[in-house]
Amino acid sequence: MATAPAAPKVNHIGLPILEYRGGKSTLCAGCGHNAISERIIQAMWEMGVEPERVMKMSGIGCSSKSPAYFMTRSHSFNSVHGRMPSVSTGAILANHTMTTLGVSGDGDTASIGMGQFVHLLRRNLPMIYIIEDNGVYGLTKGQFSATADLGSTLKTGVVNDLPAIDTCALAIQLGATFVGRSFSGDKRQLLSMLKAAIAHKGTVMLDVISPCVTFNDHEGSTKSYKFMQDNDEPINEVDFVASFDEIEVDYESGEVYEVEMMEAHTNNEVLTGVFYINTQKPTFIDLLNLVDEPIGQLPDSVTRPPKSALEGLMASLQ
Ligand SMILES: Cc1ncc(C[n+]2csc(CCOP(=O)(O)OP(=O)(O)O)c2C)c(N)n1
Ligand code: SF4
Ligand SMILES: [Mg+2]
Repeated sequence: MATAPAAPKVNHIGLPILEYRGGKSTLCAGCGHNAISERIIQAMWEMGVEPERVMKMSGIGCSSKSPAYFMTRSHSFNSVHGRMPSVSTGAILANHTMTTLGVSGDGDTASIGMGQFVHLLRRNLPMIYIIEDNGVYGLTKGQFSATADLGSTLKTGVVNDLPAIDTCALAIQLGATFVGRSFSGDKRQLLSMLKAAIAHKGTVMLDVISPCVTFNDHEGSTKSYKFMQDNDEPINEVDFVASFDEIEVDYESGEVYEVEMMEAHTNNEVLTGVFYINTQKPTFIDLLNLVDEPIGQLPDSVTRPPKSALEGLMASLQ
């Protein structure tokens, strides 16, 4: 007698991981961005986030295309280049009860999008902002981005003579409340950081080094797989235990050591891990004292004052 196929494993809201997958990736095979999408799928599934309660936001770039490759059941908005922060701000104000996940690139964030990015950080808007950082503009054929390290080279041998912008240092200085750096090739660290990010209330800024195999994976690049394998210095063992999970870890809790970010930079080390967490700072939603119900779902009878109220106001101004 034939046995029935085993039922797929489900998460605590009863969904198999298949329900968190997206379309087939059109990115290059081996692109770090694909590995990040896989970890996002895993983290959202393990955390039992309802796909329909997620807003996926992005700008323009290979990285910004990647929300199409995970969580098809979620809401999605692919904005203009560098404009994801303002579109996200509007969407979150309309419905702050959703989980918001922004995926950007180093070009999308640290060049054209810088003006918007810094204001997102200082508002502590409740969202996860991931920079898939490959040091180049992958989609437009590999020009240096503003996160490319001083002295690193393009495939053609051109040397970068400008210092890099450190998006993590910037995020801490400007007020993001969960800041970290990871590597697309470090599955365990990235998964733990993403799960912790999903649970955080406030702006999470994760800079994830994500090698571009087509334009920036050569000798002389500081964002290549080889460079990261040789120079990645995890500063803490990151793990995240959701409230509904049994606690089971294979290392001592609270393992942390102090590091000088600038010193690591001069030593050519790439520090990864969680750099900063603040769970006390009010979010932008708290500051605005928004009503609990999503503004975008309030009826006109609540959001539009009656004609008599306007007439009363006009009369008071006469
Ligand atoms: C207003 C505007 N300017 C320039 C471009 C061209 N452009 C498209 S993607 C991109 C950079 C993408 O780099 P990044 O954000 O690092 O993403 P990656 O492709 O490396 O993942 C640029 C300059 C554009 N699409 N729109
Ligand atoms: S060009 Fe680079 S960033 Fe774009 S998909 Fe290919 S490997 Fe990824
Ligand atoms: Mg890039």
